Amino acid sequence: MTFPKNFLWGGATAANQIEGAYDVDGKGLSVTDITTAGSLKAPRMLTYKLNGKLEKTPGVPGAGLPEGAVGAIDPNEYYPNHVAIDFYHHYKEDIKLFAEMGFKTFRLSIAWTRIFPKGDEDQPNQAGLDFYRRVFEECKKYGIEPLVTISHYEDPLYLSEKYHDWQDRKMIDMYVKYAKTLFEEYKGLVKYWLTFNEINTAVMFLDMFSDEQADSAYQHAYQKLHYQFVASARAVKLAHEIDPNYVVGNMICGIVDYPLTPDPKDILANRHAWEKNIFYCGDVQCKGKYPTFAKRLWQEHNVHLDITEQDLKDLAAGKVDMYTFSYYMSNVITTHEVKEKVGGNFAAGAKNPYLNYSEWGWATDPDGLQYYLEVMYDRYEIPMMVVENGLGAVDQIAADGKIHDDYRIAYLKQHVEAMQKAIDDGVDLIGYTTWGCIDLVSAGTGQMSKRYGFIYVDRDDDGNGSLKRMPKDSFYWYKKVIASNGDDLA
Ligand code: BGP
Repeated sequence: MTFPKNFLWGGATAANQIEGAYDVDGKGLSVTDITTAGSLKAPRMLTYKLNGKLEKTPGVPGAGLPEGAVGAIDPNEYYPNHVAIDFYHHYKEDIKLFAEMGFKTFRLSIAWTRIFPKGDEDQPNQAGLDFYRRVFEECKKYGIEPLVTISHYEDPLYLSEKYHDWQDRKMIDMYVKYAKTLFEEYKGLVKYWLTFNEINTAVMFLDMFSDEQADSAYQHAYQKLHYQFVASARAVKLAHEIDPNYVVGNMICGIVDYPLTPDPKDILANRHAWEKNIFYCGDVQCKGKYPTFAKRLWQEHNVHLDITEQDLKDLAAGKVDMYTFSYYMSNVITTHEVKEKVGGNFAAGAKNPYLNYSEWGWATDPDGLQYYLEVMYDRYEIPMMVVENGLGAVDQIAADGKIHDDYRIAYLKQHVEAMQKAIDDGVDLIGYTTWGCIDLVSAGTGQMSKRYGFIYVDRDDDGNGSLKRMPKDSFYWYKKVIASNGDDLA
């Protein structure tokens, strides 16, 4: 058998994309709570008050508000995350369905604002702690190991405003206090932790919006990353002190870049894209120090960082135990003019004539997954996990009342095969959690119609629907895959 005996098959979600209940049991507002719905064409907007007036600005996950703005909810806007799929009240039913598929693990995130509503409180919110305890206990009932992301695109709004989206080192203490609370509270219930979801998108997304960003945008992104690296490293060290059994991973948005042509300039540009987008964060978190090319990246944009001697010691002492990443698509890099540009998932580049693209413009590329696994394992030699992968597609309910999502099965099958090949190549792959194992709100567009799930949820882009759950064909397919430990992919 290719897949190791205790391979962690499962699915992945994020608090703000499933829970709903955005203002109950003492929860504070997070940045996602002031993010409206968007679509493939229209961006999601952040709503805020500036000089007493309600305004909005295009937002992306992880981005902050304009100077002087105070996040606010506009009663005339629709916020899909406020109800999402109401996992907060459906978690028992949902975990039961995951168990029916045979999940060994369930990746979920904790909403920081359920635990510390503003972020700077001394004492945590007991109702928030209790909720996740109930969720973890429910998982354990079925032998499902929780895989917990500490921060998944939802900083407390209060902290984000006060510290300008991680532009103050005080954020490190806030984060470490929050992480410590979780490590102490859930000792014995949780084993696997991830510090920051897709940490590298802070720099990666800059290129998506324009080829020429102001140097100040890079200054902001690299400084934010530095504080997050230190926060992550200090959390890793603490986790090990609190429970030596804890396994803590980083989490990278894994996009494979290819050069468009054999022009050496393209090859070099491609190499540099990997360094900036992928290796920069992975190296700091896995090797405990900045890579040599960091200086060049900073110089290119006149970036000057606040880095102390103690920070460097913290980074060295807080290397992660495993490398985890999301993988959806690849991207093409070139220094030449191209007619058609494509973009999705924080990357933009030339169109790849060898690949098919989803309705949202994401390239389906299972070979890229094998490539990524082999490159990264060779670089870090620590256990790896694919913690997001899947196809966002529109599902139709057929005449027989069912959803025949053979396109999703085909996508996942190819990616499971790619993992098999990487394992055969020697990669120590320990788990696979498909993204959005149950339909959820899209992070990028705020749509419900961009569905990833094995389980359909009756809710549309405008907030209509009964929230009723229904297994799709892929549900029964994945159940077979897990039962055969990846042998039966038919
Ligand atoms: C990743 C995020 C997830 C998730 C996924 C799919 O970038 O970690 O939160 O949403 O992408 O993206 P989207 O929801 O835009 O389809």
